[in-house]
Amino acid sequence: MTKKTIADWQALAEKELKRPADSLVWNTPEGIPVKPLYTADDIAGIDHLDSLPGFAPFTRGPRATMYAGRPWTIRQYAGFSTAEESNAFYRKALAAGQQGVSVAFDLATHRGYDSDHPRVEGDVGKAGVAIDSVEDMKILFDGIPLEDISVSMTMNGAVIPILANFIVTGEEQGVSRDKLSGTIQNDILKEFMVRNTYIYPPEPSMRIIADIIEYTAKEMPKFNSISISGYHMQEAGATLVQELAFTLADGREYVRAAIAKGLDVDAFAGRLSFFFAIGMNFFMEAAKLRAARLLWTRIMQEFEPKKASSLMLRTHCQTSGVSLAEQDPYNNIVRTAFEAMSAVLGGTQSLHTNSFDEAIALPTEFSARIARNTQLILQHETGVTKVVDPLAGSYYVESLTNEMAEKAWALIEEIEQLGGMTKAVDDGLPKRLIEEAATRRQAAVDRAEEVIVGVNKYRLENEEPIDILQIDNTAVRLSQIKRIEQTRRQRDPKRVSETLARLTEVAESGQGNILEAAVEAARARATVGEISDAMRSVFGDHAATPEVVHDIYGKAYEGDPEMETLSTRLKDYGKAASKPRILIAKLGQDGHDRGAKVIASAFGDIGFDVVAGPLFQTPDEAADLAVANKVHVVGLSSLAAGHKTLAPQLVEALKAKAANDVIVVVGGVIPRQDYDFLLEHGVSAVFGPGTNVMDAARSVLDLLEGRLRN
Ligand code: SCD
Repeated sequence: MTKKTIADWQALAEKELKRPADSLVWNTPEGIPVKPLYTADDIAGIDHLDSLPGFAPFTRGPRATMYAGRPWTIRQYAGFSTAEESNAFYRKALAAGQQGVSVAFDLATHRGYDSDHPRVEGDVGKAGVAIDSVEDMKILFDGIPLEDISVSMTMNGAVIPILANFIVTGEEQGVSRDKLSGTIQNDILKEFMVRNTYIYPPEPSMRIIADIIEYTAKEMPKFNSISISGYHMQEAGATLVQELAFTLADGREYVRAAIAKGLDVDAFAGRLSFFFAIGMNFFMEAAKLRAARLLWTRIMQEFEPKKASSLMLRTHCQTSGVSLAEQDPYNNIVRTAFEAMSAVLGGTQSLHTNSFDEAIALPTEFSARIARNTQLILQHETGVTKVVDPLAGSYYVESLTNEMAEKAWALIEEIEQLGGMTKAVDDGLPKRLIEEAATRRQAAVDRAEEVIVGVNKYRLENEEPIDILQIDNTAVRLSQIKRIEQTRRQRDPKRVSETLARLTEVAESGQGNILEAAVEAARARATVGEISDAMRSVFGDHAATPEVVHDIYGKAYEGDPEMETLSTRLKDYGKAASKPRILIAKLGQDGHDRGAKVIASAFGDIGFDVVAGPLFQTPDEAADLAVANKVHVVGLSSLAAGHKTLAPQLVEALKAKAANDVIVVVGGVIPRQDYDFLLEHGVSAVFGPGTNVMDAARSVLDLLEGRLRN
């Protein structure tokens, strides 16, 4: 047989297709042209191909034996309203095969407020567990041996009081801090970019991180000081190249901050860890993890460490929340299983698999079991653990690994040109690029160029609502307040004020370690809010100005008759009344603003006058802003389950300011079970997950036109 060439293949392919083979090239959002065929030519000259697992640059995995020696940790992220309920959940999950604990805190805790603070009325116990002091944390870990089980805590804003509480909880369980194992997220740069649970401005926030790295390096050798996270970037709409580049650039910045504090690189680098999202682009996600390890080694070599472990990227992964759909929700089980497999083929150290109802609410026991079992089945039934890095040598995956690395490196260099990540974040470049990518993607989904089964294609005619977990936010708040009051009664007030004063002094003087001072305050039973305020008094609060990208959504719909009809209707409305003006509002501590940003951007392009409200408003503040800007509509975007408390309060606040004619609509993660409640409480329309933005704009315009007629 004569050896066939690529030209032979192309001729045959075109005969089959009856069109050029190039027409099969898939241009991904990363700007990577994926070809229908890869061959040995595509991997010729790639450097990393002959590396071995366990050795730099670790492309094939950080451990020599990987899962053949020890499988990844099944670490499900969870937190349910109270410490008692969360504790019961962790214990059951551990008994059923989960291997590590991962705590989700409520948003009040994230932002350093105690449960009795008036600004957090709608947030306490929603989206995670409320922790106000060591007393709560002791309940959270009751019966969970902290010397054996590693604990991850997703905390960034209020990282100091939470880590201090954890250390004291260990102490009081009889486990000294040098024996505590686990991870604290402690990654503030991505909070400024996408997740928004920051408290203080960037500079003191970076000091806090350096202090934590210093403290853990000296006192807690088994504890990972940071989880440098790209996950939330992908959730906010970043492409995989952006996620990879910005995360590694963040990591480099943290290393610099720790070194600037006088630490030796080898004293802390081995305990830096990472966290990535794994979405539906199966091979590209696996390639991303391989490229991440390769590039991290390259970055760390600049700091000339002596230990091999200082060059090693270890990571947790979570399947993508944003890839899940509310419609036909059992499809999410399938999506999650593929994503989990991709994370494993990419060589993750630890994994969270989402529950199928996670697009709508916190998981139920039923959905959580399926999510956990997805990993147990992968570990025990599929054989994927038996061989290290089984994708190695694949023409496609190796070529993708190389291409991801090159593209991400170019972006990392761009960040360097700007003066590093803190500067770039300040300048707003990463945030803007991510928001542009998010808006572009929304347009692609709305136009069904990107297919989501059950959402924009193969949609069910009738959807049966599934059972979801409902949380009685008021009951949780009241029980938390009771415990705070009890803690305050039982503690020594003098010791509390002295330790808090010392903490403020350490924050102010720049001398001493902030975490060390906070541990003293936590021992004295100072609360999360008090410890946060002791630093707030020196550092102040960070406030971001909302900015909205333009001409991305509109461009995708250029010349589209649907868009033209809508624009004409808007113009006609403008002539009859005034140009429709909408305030996009975010209330409470819910910082998830991808939806709000995309809506603000798309509505602007469609022809609305858009006022983008700031984050963290109270209903009263949002109503004031609505009145001051003379808006016709307030669109409340809610992703953290506070809508049943906050939307009615917004309606009442508008009434109290004689703005009854302002239409209130609510969009975001709203379970169908809550629609009637909202409509009965003055909301005019509800737009749940998966809503097509053009449809939402049309409905808002219908409501406005209806008002005009009446
Ligand atoms: C591992 N080990 C091996 C081995 N593999 N030993 C021998 N042979 C092998 N093949 C050893 C390791 O060296 C280590 O010991 C121990 O086993 C544990 O392995 P590990 O790989 O370190 O795993 P783990 O302890 O699970 O740590 C994984 C990370 C850690 C390093 C990634 O940082 C982590 O657990 N991260 C989780 C973060 C998380 O859950 N975040 C949730 C975020 P030594 O330690 O002694 O070396 C959720 C979130 O933000 C959601 C969204 C939102 O809220 O907005």
